[in-house]
Amino acid sequence: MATEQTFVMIKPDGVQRGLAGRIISRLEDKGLKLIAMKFSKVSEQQANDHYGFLKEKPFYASLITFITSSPAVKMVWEGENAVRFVRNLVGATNPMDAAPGSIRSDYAVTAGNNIIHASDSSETARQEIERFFNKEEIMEYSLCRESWLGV
Ligand code: DAT
Ligand code: MG
Repeated sequence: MATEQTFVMIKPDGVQRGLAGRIISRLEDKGLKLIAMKFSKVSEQQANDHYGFLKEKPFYASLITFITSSPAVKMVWEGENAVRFVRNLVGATNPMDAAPGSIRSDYAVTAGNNIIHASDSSETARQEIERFFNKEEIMEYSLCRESWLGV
C-alpha cells in the first residue's frame, strides 16, 4: 500500500445540481482524508491545461465552455492507494458504462456532464494538484480515525 494524494473536482454540473455535499460524504465515508479544498471557477488557462490532451476531439470546445461556466469544488484527498480508490468510486467516463453504485452511475447520464473529475494516476495527480493549488493550501494534520482504518 502507498499513501497517495489525488485531485478531485466536483464539476459545475455537480454543484448546480446540489450534489457537492453527497459526493464529499462518499469520499469521507471511504476513509479518505481531505487535505485541500477551494470553490472557484476554472479559468480558461486552467481548462486548456487540464484538458489539452483532448484538443482534437469534437467535444473539446463544449468541454472548455462547460468546465469554465460556473464554480467548481476543487479538492485534494489523501489515503492509501487514493488514486485508484477514488477512480473506482467515481466510475467510468461514460455514466452508461460506470459500475452500479459509483458516483457517475448514480447521478450522471452523459459523458459531457459527468459531475466529477478525479486524477487517473499519481503522476497526473501531482500535475493537477500543482495546477489548482499553492503549496501552502495543502494541509498537514492528523485525523483521529486514521488508526482505525487498518492501513
Ligand atoms: P475521465 O474524466 O473519466 O478521466 P477523460 O480524461 O478521458 O475521462 O476525459 C475528460 C473529460 O472529457 C470527461 O470527464 C468528459 C469529457 N469527455 C470525454 N469523452 C467524452 C465524450 N465522448 N463526449 C463528451 N465528453 C467527453
Ligand atoms: Mg481523465
